[in-house]
Amino acid sequence: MKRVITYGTFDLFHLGHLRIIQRAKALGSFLVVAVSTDEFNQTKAKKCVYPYHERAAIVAAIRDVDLVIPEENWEQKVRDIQQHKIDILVMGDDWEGRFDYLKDYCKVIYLPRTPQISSTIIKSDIKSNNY
Ligand code: C2G
Repeated sequence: MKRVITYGTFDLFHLGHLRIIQRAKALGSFLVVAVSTDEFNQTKAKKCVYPYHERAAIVAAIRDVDLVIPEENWEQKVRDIQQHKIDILVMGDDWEGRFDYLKDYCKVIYLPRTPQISSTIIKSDIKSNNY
């Protein structure tokens, strides 16, 4: 059966994160999730509420996730695909096209993002006391 990988920050874990993980796992039998480290997020100009080890622990606890690895840089994907014998890379379609260069190494599939949810929306809703 197929081995799948997906990458992300997964801060303030929400339904959009869960749905991409579930859909990625449905494409195979083994799912690797690479969680962005705090240092890598700085290069993505992403400020996280939860540090890497907490974000990784939450992802690792999800039934569909078989292995969590750190995502430390943009360049590691080819190595990850080879090292983990990956058949399919899955990302949300906000990344459409960005990983097509990996099509020489595995199938690359972009799935529709879950609408109306993101860590950014959660933060702004809390800030504006919508709760
Ligand atoms: N996602 C989604 N629907 C949402 C929000 C996120 O499907 N409403 C998907 C994103 O498309 C991505 C994954 O969930 O595939 C993780 O999203 P983020 O945690 O925002 O990850 P990002 O910062 O995009 O990091 O090398 C790739 C990067 O590490 C991706």
